[in-house]
Amino acid sequence: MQQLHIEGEVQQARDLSFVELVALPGQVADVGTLIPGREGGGVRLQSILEAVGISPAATHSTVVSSDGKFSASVLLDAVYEAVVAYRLGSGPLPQTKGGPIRFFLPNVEECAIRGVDACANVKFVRLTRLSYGPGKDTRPTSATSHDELHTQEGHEHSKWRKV
Ligand SMILES: Nc1nc2c(c(=O)[nH]1)N[C@H]1C(S)=C(S)[C@@H](COP(=O)(O)O)O[C@H]1N2
Ligand SMILES: [Mo]
Repeated sequence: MQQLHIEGEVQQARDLSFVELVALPGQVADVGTLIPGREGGGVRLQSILEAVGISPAATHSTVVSSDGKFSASVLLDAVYEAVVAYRLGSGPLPQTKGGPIRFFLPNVEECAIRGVDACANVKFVRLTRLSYGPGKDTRPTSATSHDELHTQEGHEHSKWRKV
């Protein structure tokens, strides 16, 4: 089963299994209470980071998808409120919902260029890497590439923010 790998500027890199995620403090029984319209249960990223110990040098969190093709890197300060969704009922979060592991940032901006936006809600997550300075970020940087990404995914998505 997919594990969540945490590495980089942490005291100790770790792989967290479903069972280990369940055992952490900071559980969110229903992510819909924080992020309207979303389903599943999860755990606060902050609990995960506390479990591995953040090194003082860390400034950014980079979340990378299982296929390595999609990643978003945002300021650590901005992701403390993030939720890592990993379950639906008593089972894993299905792939159709971005599972088995997916990120959610509460109160995000519409899709825009970098920053804390809906595009940073990485699906099919493999790992989180803490770093000093920004890490790799593959989020689209134009309305056109954003449209292309969502066409590949096979579903429409929210408007690109008018800037
Ligand atoms: N692994 C992965 N995560 C991803 C993406 C992607 O292409 N691959 N697209 C991102 C973008 S641009 C958006 S807007 C949101 C869309 O999430 P949704 O499909 O749940 O609405 O997922 C983000 N997470
Ligand atoms: Mo997006």
